[in-house]
Amino acid sequence: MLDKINQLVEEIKSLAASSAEEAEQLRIKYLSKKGLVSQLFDEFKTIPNEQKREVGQVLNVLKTQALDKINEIKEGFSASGQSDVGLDLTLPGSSFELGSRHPLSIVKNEIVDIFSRLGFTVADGPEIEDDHHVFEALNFPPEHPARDMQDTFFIATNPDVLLRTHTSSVQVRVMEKQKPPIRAIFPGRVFRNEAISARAHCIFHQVEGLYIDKNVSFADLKQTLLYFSKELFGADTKIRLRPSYFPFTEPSAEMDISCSLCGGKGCNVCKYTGWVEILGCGMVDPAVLEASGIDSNEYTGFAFGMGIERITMLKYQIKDIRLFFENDKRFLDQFKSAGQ
Ligand code: 2NL
Repeated sequence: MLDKINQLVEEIKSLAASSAEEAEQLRIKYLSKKGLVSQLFDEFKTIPNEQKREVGQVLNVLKTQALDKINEIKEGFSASGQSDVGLDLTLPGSSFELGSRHPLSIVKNEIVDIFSRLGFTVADGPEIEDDHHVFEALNFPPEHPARDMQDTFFIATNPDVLLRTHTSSVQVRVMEKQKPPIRAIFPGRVFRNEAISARAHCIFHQVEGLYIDKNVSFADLKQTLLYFSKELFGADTKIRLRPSYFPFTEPSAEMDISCSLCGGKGCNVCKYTGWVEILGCGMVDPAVLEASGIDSNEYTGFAFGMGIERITMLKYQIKDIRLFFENDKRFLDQFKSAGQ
């Protein structure tokens, strides 16, 4: 019996397994109820009493060694085995998706680029404004409808705090601080109390421009806007100016471009006229220059303003202004290759 035990002790020392399943097979072979070690314990009952002391000791050592060895093999699989599952260091890394610029930012940046090539700088100012910078300094008479609650967001407890309805308020701030020549554009978010529809939103974006110096004329305005239109919509683009009215310019005009979709032949975008309106403009009213401390006998200037949504909708044939504000990835993903 001692020989059998010693043989098993040697056998167990060199046990090994290549998987958790093989380790379990070893446990069954040696330690289960009918396993080799258990069989020796059964045999132990039959040996003469005088041998029991010696054999019993060796048999217990065998059992402990078998338990330790098989547990050690099993632990090896549960520790290293699990963390290795599915880990292949040769696989390529998981890439993350790059975002894209919002279409309004793409078009705004394009407009900024075009005017910077003509020497215009960019200025920014507050979205929460006061009556002076939004209306008073821009020659809006006290009873002008834009000053009504229906059209402008005022703070109920203080009507001198309001959300700017155009970025002209920034131009007023620049004119108040800076001596001419002034040549700058003013992109930004503006707010009007409009019912939201496919064509209108209470939040939208504008770029306004201002050029004040000695001897600035309507011809300068027209040539600047022609260059801008050709750069943004293509070299074949034509412009036309129609008389209009704004409180802050005199004379004032609306500018149309030849329809960029049908080239002026007539389609449903230009409503079969061949022309699409894209901005308003004019010579800065002398009263506006004076209100900001600029001598209107010495200086003249032109100004213009355009809605970025309107231009983006025209350029990319977007039919509903609300798409710009919903952040639907299916819409935004379509501008991935459109520009910076
Ligand atoms: C439009 C028309 C316009 C201006 C904005 C302006 C600003 C100053 C003085 C004079 Cl400080 N004019 N801005 C002038 C003409 C038209 O915007 O349709 N915008 C969306």
